[in-house]
Amino acid sequence: MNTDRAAVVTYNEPMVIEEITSLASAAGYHVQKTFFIKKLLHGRYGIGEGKAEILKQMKEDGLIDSVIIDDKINASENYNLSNFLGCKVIDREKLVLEIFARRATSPEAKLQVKMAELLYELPRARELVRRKTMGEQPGMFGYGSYEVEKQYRSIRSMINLTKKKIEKIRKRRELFRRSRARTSFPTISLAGYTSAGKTTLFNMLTRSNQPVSPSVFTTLSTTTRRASLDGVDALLSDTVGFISRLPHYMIEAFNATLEELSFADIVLLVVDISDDPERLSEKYSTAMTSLEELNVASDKVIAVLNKVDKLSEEEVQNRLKVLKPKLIEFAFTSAKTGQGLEDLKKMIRKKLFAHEKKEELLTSLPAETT
Ligand SMILES: Nc1nc2c(ncn2[C@@H]2O[C@H](COP(=O)(O)OP(=O)(O)O)[C@@H](O)[C@H]2O)c(=O)[nH]1
Ligand SMILES: [Mg+2]
Repeated sequence: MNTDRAAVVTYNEPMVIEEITSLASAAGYHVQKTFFIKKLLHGRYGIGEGKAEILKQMKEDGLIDSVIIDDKINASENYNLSNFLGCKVIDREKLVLEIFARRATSPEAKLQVKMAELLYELPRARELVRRKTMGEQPGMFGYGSYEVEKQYRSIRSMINLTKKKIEKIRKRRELFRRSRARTSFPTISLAGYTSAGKTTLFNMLTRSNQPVSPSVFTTLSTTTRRASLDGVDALLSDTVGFISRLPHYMIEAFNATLEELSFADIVLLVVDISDDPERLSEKYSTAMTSLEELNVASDKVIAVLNKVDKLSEEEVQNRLKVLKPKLIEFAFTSAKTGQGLEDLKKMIRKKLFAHEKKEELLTSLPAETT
């Protein structure tokens, strides 16, 4: 079934809307319409019956195939709404899991995503069992007691099995990491929060370059293309990026899908500079901390202050004042207009060259001094 045309139900705040729209498109959905709610209405559908009726009409008119709820709804609400509308309904966590699943290609990342999916399903299965044993009307959720029990137990045993597989694969990881470090091209990865402009920048920097054949670099876990940057050939990777409000049980999956950042020669931390200064500063710090946790040395990072086209010169300077104490190396860009991209390429080239020199120096040192 085609599920890519979606209606989104979210909160009426520009940053929130932009984020969920970017997340939805990262998962492959085309957002047809956005509805706003003030809060969830827990009970039958998680959203009001009026909204549910409108969505049902859209579905019947053939305008949408899926509904994305930008919050956490429970298993029975999800089931009821999906049943009422006659289409797929997913919440924000499920949407993020779908993005991870699309991006994870290394065996470990795939297992970690599988684990996160199971951990998402477990409490939901438990909830259905509880409702059944509380004697809710037969026919509700469409399953019998026996089936929900069985489903719950099967998720639990899958969790144990996946855990074992992950432990096994981890032991092989060191080996894998060493082989990755040997590619002949320098590698550059894009990091940053959802909707900062990573994919737009990726497309601008790799325009007219062919995708890298997956058979050549079988362990690549994200969209990677070759790019010529100021005369230097490099492999550029777009990544899932940072996602705000990530639930704890997804952290391992998130780290696994972003693991390649740790073997990149350069990480471009893309920042939406049009965020309000306070939020900007906070997001920047959180992003730098996350990079540190992913073993990315700060001297490999260039902060790409993107979307300058949205601000006046004065606004740019104000934001720079806020960020300056934390910035190591940075460039202003507009991935939309192309402004600043040539300077960014030059900066990347210089950094790659400096990086190379440092490596040479280290490997040429006499053994006793190291
Ligand atoms: N005005 C402006 N919009 C941008 C710029 N870069 C990206 N965008 C827009 O910001 C939104 C999110 O961009 P996207 O590349 O999907 O962000 P990602 O989630 O980081 O990959 C899209 O609507 C882009 O068109 C920019 O430099 N200027
Ligand atoms: Mg993107």
